[in-house]
Amino acid sequence: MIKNTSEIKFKKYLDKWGGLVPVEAGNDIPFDIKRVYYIFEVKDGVRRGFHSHRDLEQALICVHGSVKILVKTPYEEDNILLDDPTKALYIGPMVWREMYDFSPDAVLLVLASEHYTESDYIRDYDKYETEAKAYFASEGEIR
Ligand code: T46
Repeated sequence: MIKNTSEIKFKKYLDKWGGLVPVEAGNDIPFDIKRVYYIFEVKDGVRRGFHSHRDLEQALICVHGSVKILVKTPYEEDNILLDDPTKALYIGPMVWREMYDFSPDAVLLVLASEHYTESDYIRDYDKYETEAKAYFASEGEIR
């Protein structure tokens, strides 16, 4: 995994009545959850994201269907397939992300460490690269 990203696996309870996955802030998620949102009904071929966050930490869980996530820093990149509701992709600060190849039935659930703050977004890639190089030179890896 690239810097400031990681995979989180959840325990699944599967019995004759179906499946259940508990997700607890602090225990399963390495931050306090202040916001939850979900992305769904994404049209074929649509690519979303194209930004980084300065401080926000998030965990992305594809609770139904599948989606791919490009995560990228100025130095490395990775493409992660989310197709399993027992798996989350943790994305920390200063990681560029793009979400693509949504299956028609995909529901991408996102747990976030902060309320929605537009000033935390960096949406211009050149600006991101400049800030990220300074960030990784001084802060390095947080997880
Ligand atoms: C991220 C990826 C994975 C709100 O009003 N409140 C919210 O909490 C969010 C997340 C969005 N919005 C509004 C802002 C826009 O008018 O919803 C609209 C769509 O948001 P955006 O274009 O930022 O969506 P994505 O899919 O590009 O990115 C989202 C998150 O914004 C972002 O933090 O990491 O999902």
